[in-house]
Amino acid sequence: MNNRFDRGHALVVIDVQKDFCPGGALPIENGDAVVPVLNRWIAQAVASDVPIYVSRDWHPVGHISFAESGGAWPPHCIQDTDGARFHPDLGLPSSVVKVTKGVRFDHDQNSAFDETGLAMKLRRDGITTLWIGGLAQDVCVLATILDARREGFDVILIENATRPVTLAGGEKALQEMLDAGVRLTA
Ligand code: VGL
Ligand code: ZN
Repeated sequence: MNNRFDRGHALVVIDVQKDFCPGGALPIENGDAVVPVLNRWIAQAVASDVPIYVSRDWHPVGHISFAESGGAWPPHCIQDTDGARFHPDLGLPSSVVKVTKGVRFDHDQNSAFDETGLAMKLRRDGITTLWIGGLAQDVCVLATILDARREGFDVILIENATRPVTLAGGEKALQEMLDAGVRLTA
């Protein structure tokens, strides 16, 4: 599918943060490869007057998802640390809407829709269709996309703008997305 931004469309960028890129606390192989791809989509969105929503994983110290607290992950994206910053080369215009998640003490929020109010915000902004990329394909991108479909949004995954934690996880995630009615673009 070609890039056909239209009225009611939005670009959604998930968790492109330093800790998820090589050298970070929870590095995803070639995680930083999504940056130049997304920068082209961001530039197109700006040129087409398509709004951009950007999520960030933003954990308190000792978060429930960290191994030290019985969770699955090494500490990462701790609030106000360097690793929690967006990748420095990500070309975000000042007009982006930021969605902060992973802040809750009682559960992790892999999905950008999980108790963030994002679905309401998108509806208020007149959005029906989401073009989505970011990190990681088999964790937060997957959870966000499945919630987006449950919330009734049309979803297009930008395939070369995402990378998985594991290859097998990425393939499984892609199948789950397709089963949920997600469309794909290069
Ligand atoms: C993520 C693992 C832990 C993600 C967040 O953004 O995909 N993965 N926290
Ligand atoms: Zn996290």
